[in-house]
Amino acid sequence: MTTTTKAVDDESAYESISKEGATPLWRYYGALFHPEPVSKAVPFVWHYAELRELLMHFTETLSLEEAERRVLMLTNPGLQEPPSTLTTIYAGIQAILPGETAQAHRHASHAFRYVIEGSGACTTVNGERLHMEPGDLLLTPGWHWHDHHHEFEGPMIWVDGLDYPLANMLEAGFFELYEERRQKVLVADDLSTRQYIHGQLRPVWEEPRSDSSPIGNYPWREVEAAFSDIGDDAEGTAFDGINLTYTNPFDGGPVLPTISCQVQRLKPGFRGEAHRHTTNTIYHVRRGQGQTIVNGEVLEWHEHDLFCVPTWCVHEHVNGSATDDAVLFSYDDSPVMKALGFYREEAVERQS
Ligand code: 1HN
Repeated sequence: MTTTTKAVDDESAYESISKEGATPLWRYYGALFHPEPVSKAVPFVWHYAELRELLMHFTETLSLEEAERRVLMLTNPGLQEPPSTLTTIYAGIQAILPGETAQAHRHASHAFRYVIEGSGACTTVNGERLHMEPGDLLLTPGWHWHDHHHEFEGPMIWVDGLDYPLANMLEAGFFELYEERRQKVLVADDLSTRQYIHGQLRPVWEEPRSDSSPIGNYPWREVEAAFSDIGDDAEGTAFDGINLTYTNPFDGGPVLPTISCQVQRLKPGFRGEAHRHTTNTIYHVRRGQGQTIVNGEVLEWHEHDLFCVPTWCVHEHVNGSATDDAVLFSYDDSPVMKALGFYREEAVERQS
């Protein structure tokens, strides 16, 4: 207690409260407790064709020695500084050329890569080289060493998904560079995928783990096979069509502690029901074109675009084609919301 003078009126009493390092709650109630969640982030679409051209420009002018990672961060207009895609999760697009190496490092943030185009690059994760093909989902769980290397032809481009906005908000961020540009290879290529991808047949010599999935790469061919086997014989959900979630083969849970990944097929002519949930979601259009209506705003998307739906926004998906499938890959922070008791969802009237 440093104040010696006694407050004589409200104004000086407020000043004294502030000097004492306190704040009167009655002046903040409305700011702290909203009737329902309101995100600083807004619904937004990032157009791949334009971004790809800009990224390609920097493949000519910026070396990976200079850049460390050649990435365009997808920045939400409501989250400019520091740049982020949504409040808890981030998306960027990264390009690497033949002969290049994105140097090995690790961070506390959980991350993944989702391959957009190209062939012949590898991401090495904790000593395991994982080959990358379009549509593949590669995991780099927190504190796993990872570097990217391209040995084939043409540019290789992928989506980086990370929870660094959340990790930084929690002030839980750690980062470390490996002592060499490329880490040592310790096991056979793609071993974790080959061991675990056949989910009903579990290798008994491996210790179960539940923090994150042991699978390094969820290959696109498995998704194709699943959609093909299901065919048109399932209704799917009214909101998301034939929606498949990527799981940890040990416990059926999300692939990362903070991020859940999905892939959904919207049949030709699909028009989804509207709903909302306390989940921040980023979508990548794997195939097709259509619209997602978010809080009344129409987001038009085409192949390889990315778009976001901030938490608690009403949204409904429409496949824009009567003859072709639309396929959306998406990821969200639902594991966090569920683990912390914040998860809610509700169906709402269609907006269109
Ligand atoms: C990161 O480590 C990578 O490893 C890509 O390729 C994007 C964005 C923010 C922070 C770390 C990578 C990233 C990142």
